[in-house]
Amino acid sequence: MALTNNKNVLAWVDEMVALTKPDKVVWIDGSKEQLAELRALSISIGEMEPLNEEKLPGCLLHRTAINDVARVEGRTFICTRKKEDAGPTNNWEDPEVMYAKLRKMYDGVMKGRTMYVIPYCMGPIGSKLSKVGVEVTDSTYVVLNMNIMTRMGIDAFNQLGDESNDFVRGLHSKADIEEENRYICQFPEDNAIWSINSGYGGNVLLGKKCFALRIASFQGKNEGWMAEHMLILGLENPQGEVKYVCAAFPSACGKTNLAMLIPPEVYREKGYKVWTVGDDIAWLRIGDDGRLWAINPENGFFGVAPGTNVKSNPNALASTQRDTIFTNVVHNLDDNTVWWEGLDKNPPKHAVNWKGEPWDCTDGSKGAHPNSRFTSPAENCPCISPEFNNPQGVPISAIVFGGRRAKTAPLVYQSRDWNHGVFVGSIMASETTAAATGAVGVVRRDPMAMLPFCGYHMGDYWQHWIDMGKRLGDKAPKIFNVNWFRTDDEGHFIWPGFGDNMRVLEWIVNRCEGKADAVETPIGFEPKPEDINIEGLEDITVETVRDLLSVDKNLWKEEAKGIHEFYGRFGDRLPKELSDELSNLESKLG
Ligand code: OXD
Ligand code: MN
Repeated sequence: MALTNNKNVLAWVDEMVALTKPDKVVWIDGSKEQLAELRALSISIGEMEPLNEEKLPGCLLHRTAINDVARVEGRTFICTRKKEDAGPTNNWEDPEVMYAKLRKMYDGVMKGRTMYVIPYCMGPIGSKLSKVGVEVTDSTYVVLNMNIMTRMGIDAFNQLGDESNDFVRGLHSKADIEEENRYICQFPEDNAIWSINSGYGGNVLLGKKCFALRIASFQGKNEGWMAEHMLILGLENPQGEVKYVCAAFPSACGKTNLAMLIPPEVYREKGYKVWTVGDDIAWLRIGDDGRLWAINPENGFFGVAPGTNVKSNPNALASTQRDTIFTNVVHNLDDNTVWWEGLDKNPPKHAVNWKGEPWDCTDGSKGAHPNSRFTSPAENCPCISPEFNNPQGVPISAIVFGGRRAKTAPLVYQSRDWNHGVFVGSIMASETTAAATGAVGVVRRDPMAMLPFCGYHMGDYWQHWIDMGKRLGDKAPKIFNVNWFRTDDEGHFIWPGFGDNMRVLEWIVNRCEGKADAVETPIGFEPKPEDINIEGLEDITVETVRDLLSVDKNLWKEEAKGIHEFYGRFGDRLPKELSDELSNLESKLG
């Protein structure tokens, strides 16, 4: 039975039913009873395996098809009426052409299957910053994951109301999981997402990357807010004051670890603490007080399992100990639990790998897929912020960008002002492989970590950042850049990273409060080496910090050339403010 009187929703669901022709339609209300039935069904059809109820209560294991283990950027499209509106960093197709092509593929695709209609809310229920989506899907894996990642069920329809047409329409079908017919299509001008032939997280949990970043970034530009690929954390000082920071990093830079950071002992003893508001996505709006406020639109974590362990991220690991869905990890048959590379040094002897094959841990093959995942409720996280469900969100003091650079970027620097900060975000980059010799790897530019997620022209996106800065004026958060990955001449990381990144966060927050000094360099403001607290660190001296902060003008001159080349792709949609920042950098480098 339909769970809403909203005619826009009803008409759209009717249209999707007529297209895909399911045998049955089930509206997801989010009740415990319905979820229990769906779990049982998902287990009975072999989509999920139940795990050890004592050791991992409420947890399930899922394996995707072998050809379907990650997001597929090459098959992800932004379908805007005008090609130039998608910009040079997105795949584009004309919406009419794409709809026509996909309609053929969706026609009758759910015959013999059930369609689940999932209402969900991105952001806290009752928040003005939240937005509603409806996803129809033929996958119980999707329903059970959406239940963790979003506020799913009847509350979402209540949030939408009976009249509103402001909901994102998501159509998903596993179809036959054919790689060559896999499409992840965003239609930002129609508030629509069509995904077919995949059963993997990022391609099918449409509330996440497809809505909360690609569609939402486009909405944000039109409605005057921002959807960003950023963690949100709160840093509490011994006086109990909490300052909030957003941070964007390309993948493989330790974003989830930073979001759930545990401060070093010397800080913990004094009473410092880090609270997690979000680990992946931030929606940012200007509040009535003129400051920038953030919510995490998600309700759970879709984290990478390999490498997660009691040392690297005890909070993430703790989050996975109940009501979690594991995808493509090792199944330990001895006690019906899970394992992945980097969990501990005791791989199970009697086990099944991510492909579902018997796995011998001594044969050198990986048991878990490198992109295997856990889907865990945020409320499981021991350091989840008390503000996590606050409909107002949290006020942001600092925005941090980062990347993986062996030599160029210093440990930390602050932009001179907002526009310079937008420049710093726009030139974000990571080196693909940090060669053991310390040689500089191949630079991949990933502006604001949004390269695969910006739902419109990247030049217009930068302009939107600049416009937001004008509106924020002197209430704008301060913008910083960090690099935890500088290496010595042998290619070893110099900075210890992990919990010790707190030492850098402290300087950042102190700068926002006007409590720390800085020195000016050609690329921005840097700490005085003695202002980074190294108390309790064994191998780091003030001299090491001085080295970590050094700015090599020749490397930056090379960098400026790379930026010119990159900026060239954006033609006349590159904001003049950014080309001016580049000229300014070049003149400061001499
Ligand atoms: C993610 C990603 O899965 O950014 O969060 O790829
Ligand atoms: Mn991400």
